[in-house]
Amino acid sequence: MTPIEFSTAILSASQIHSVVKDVLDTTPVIDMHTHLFAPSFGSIGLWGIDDLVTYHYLEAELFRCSRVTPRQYWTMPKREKADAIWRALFVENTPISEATRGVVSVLQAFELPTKSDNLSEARQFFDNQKIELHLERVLKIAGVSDVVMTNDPLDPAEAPLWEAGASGQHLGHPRMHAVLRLDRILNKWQDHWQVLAAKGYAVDGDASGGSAAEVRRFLSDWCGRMRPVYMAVSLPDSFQYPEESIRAKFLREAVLPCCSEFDIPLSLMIGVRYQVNPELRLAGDGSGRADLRALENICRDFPDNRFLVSVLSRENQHELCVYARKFSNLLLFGCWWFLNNPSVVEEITKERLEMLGTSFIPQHSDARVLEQVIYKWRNTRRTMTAILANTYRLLSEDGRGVTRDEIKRDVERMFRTNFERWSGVKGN
Ligand code: RAT
Ligand code: ZN
Repeated sequence: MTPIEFSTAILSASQIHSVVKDVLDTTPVIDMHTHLFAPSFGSIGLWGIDDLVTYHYLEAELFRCSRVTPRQYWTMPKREKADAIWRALFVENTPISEATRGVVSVLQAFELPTKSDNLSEARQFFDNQKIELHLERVLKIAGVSDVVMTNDPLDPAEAPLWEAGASGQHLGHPRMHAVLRLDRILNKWQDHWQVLAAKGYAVDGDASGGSAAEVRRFLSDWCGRMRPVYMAVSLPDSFQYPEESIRAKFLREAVLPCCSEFDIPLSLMIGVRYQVNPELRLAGDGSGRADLRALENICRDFPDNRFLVSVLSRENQHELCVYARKFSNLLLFGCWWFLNNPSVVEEITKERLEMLGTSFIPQHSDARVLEQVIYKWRNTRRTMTAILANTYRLLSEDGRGVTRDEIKRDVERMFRTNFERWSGVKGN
C-alpha cells in the first residue's frame, strides 16, 4: 500500500493503536497555557536544572519528606534549595511522584544522569546552553510548535519590560504568544488600584465613579501593547456571578467589553483556594469545588463573548462537560494543576470524549520552567494514546471503521485548530 492509500484505508483493530501513537507523536501541539517567557524577557524566564528542581510542585513535596522547614527553605539561595530538594526527593526517596518523575524524564531527554547523588553534571550541561537555541531544541523534543505565555501588566518585574518599547514588539517571538492576565485587577484590586492611579488612570479603591471605564481603558492600552491572544484570570472556588463585587463589575463593564473590542476570548480558571498554607508561598494554594452556576450565568449573559474554561476540582469536571454541551461559546480546556496526573487525566479525558467528541482542548502544560514541556507533553501523549485508541476500537467494533487521515484530523482539532479557531492564532 502506498502512504496515500494507507492514510485513507480503514484500519484494522490491530493497527489502530500504533497509528494513534504515531499521529500523536508526530503532530506538534499548541501549548495554550504556560508560564514560560520568550528569551527577550531575560531572567524572568525560568529554565535549567535549578529551576526545574525548585518547581513549586516539588517544594510542596520537600516539606513532606525532609526536616527542612519552609522558614529555613526561603532563606536559602536557589542552588542550595535545589540541592536540598534533590537530596530529599531524588536520592533519599525514589522519585515516583508525577512531578519528580518529570525531572527524571527531562534529564533522560538530555542524556544526563538520572540517579546521581548531586546535580553537578546537569548544572554543567545547562550552563553551556544558549537560551535561544536551547528553546528551539526543547520545543522540538517536546513536539510543541507554539507556546502561549501568561503576561501580567501589574507584575513589577514584567510590566517595565513591555513599557520599555512603545508596542512591546521588541519582546515578540514567532512561537510565543502573549496573554493578558487579570488576577491582580480582578482578585486583588485593593492592593493594586494605586498602580493604575499612578500611571494616570482615574480609578479608586472602591471602584466607584468612572473606575470601570478607566480599567477598560487600561486593558485596551495593554491589548495594544501586548497583542494578547486571550485574557485570563484564575478564580476562587467561591466565585459567583452576578454578585455585588468589584470583580463582577469589572468583568461586566471592563473585561468583557474589551475582549469584544479586540475579538479575543476570556479564559476563566475556576476553583483555587488561595493560600491555604501561606508558609508555602506559591505552593500554598489548594483546590475547592466551585458553584458552576456562575459560569452558566456568564455564558448565557454574554453570548457574544468566547470563553476558555478550566476548573480545578475533580468534582466539577462532569458538570463542566454538561455546560459545554449547553453553551457553544464555552471551550473547555486542560487538566489543570492538581489534575495533571495520569490517573485523573485519564478519567477526565474519557468523560470529555464521550460527552463532547473532539470539541475541547484536552491539555495544556502549565509549564513554568522551559524543559517541563518535554515531560508534560510526553505524559499527555502517552495517556492520550491509550484513551484514543480505545475510543476508535469501540467505534470500529460498532461498525464505523476509521482511517489514519481521520485520526490525524481529530488530533489536530483537539491540540491545534480548536484553539486557533477560538483565539485567532495561526500556529506555526
Ligand atoms: O499550576 C501552576 O503552576 C499554578 O501555580 C498556577 O500558576 C496556575 O496554573 C495558574 O495559572 O494560576
Ligand atoms: Zn497556570
